Amino acid sequence: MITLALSKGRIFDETLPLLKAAGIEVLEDPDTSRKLILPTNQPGVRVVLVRATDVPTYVEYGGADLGVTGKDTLIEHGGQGLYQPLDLKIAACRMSVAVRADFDYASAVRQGSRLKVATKYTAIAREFFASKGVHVDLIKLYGSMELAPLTGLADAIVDLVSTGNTLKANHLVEVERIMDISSRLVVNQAALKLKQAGIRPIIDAFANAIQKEPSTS
Ligand code: PRT
Ligand code: MG
Repeated sequence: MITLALSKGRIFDETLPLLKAAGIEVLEDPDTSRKLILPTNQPGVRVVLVRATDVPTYVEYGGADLGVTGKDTLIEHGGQGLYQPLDLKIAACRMSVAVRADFDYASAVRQGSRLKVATKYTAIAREFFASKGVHVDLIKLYGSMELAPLTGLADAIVDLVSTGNTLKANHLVEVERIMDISSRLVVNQAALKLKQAGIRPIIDAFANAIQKEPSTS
């Protein structure tokens, strides 16, 4: 049996076409089913639904053989023990720094003030500000980061941005782009060896189905 870990929502939705290219169809809709283990049309392949942040952990310890996870989540997890063969180019967004529209970020950074930064992504934020030589106090949050600068909890947030609508709705502005983010295929290294025959064709089919970069030439 090959077990694929996915999270509900954009990762599940955007992985479906890749699975289809591998001849795999999930037989139940996670939005209506309460099941956490979903069968597929292939008797030897099943999907398990886990929290997005738990996908790397499931794959690391062999609770799943492979999974799809955002680069953000992968960096925060550390990626230890995971084979990462493919950037799937799905669930694309960016990791950015945002502040209240009336906060003078450039001056705060220039004057070497200690910046209070709220984020779910402490590893990425710590590394980013350290590389700029900016002193930060990191405040770990698990959601609704946008609220932190509005309530005085923090001067800035580090969060994912895709359309920018959430920032706009909360009167925040993006002041720096830290990195582009997309989702990766991660594979348990022992499973890759032991279940080669089942896993390789899935990796190859995904590789062929990945959206090709628009040509620049
Ligand atoms: O939502 P839940 O708490 O269950 O878990 P999660 O947020 O970890 O999972 P999910 O499904 O929301 O995100 C899974 C992965 O999708 C992330 O790890 C990213 O790699 C990727 N992704 C792509 C995004 C976004 N785009 C995105 N826009 N994840 C989150 N967002 C959020 C962002 O945090 C912000 O609150 O959407 C809001 C901004 O969106 P815009 O369009 O208003 O800019
Ligand atoms: Mg979310």
